[in-house]
Amino acid sequence: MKKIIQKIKTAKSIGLFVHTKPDPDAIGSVFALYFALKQKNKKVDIILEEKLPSNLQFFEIENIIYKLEKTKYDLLVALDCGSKKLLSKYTNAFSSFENTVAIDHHRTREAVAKLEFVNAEASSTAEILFCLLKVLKTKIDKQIATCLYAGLVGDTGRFLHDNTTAKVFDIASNLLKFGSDINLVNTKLFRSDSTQKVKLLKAMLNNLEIKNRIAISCLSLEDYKKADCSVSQGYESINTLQTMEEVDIAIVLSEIKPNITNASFRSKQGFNVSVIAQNFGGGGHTQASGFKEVAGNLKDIKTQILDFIKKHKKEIKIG
Ligand SMILES: [Mn+2]
Repeated sequence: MKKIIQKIKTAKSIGLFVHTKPDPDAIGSVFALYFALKQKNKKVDIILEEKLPSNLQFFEIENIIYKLEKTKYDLLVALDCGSKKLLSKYTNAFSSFENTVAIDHHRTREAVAKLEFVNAEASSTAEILFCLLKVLKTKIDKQIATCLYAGLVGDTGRFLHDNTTAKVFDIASNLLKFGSDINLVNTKLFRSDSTQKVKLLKAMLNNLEIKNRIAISCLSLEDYKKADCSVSQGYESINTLQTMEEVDIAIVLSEIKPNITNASFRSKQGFNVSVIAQNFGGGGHTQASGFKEVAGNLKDIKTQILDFIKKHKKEIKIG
């Protein structure tokens, strides 16, 4: 941590990066660090791959740019980024820069920067930054508190996931004292769904079948067309399916082209759905996984998955 503090203190001009398709932790963290460095009168740019969706624009920020001019900076910092390739179009430029720092909490990761501060015990990058900003003697103002709070809420799933520690609540409590706008965070993150997404959820529930503690719903090209929704916009709706008491595993299949199917899996604690995804060439986490572009129509893939589950009950059920 000391070396990183020194790097940040001595740099005059800093470029900030996050992983591709950033989540609330990545954006909350990068915004918080941006405001903190501005306080120290540094020149700071946030360098993004593409424009942010409005639900992640917690505040108006002047210096968001979409290309990297290496000569502008003394230091480049990557936040919440567990692998080089997640820097997407900036991977090569970042890797070849001599003065780079990564701040991250991912458990499985590869080195991204020359100097790394990784704490896999931390719930979120926002949690690490809260401690770092204290050492930097940053004044945690309303904006910084709000951004860090968004990161905390995002990566703990509103304090539901098992990374929700006493420290998380302690930091959240502190952020509230510093004026975190929790209403803004809640509205942006949880009350900003598009009508399309809700329409797709309607189709998902219409097509839902529940059997043997498995909830499965198939979405056709027609369903997506009617909802005016893309697969990437709609996939989070699967979380709704595992809120039911009588469901251990939730599955959503999406027809993305005729006879080409994507799948998302979610499970309750004690069930490993990554085994299923891996069997079809996909992957992911124990409780959230998926696969993409497998040849076969919805009906065939559904049968194959249910057969696989039947035959591999022991591997899927943990303990
Ligand atoms: Mn994170």
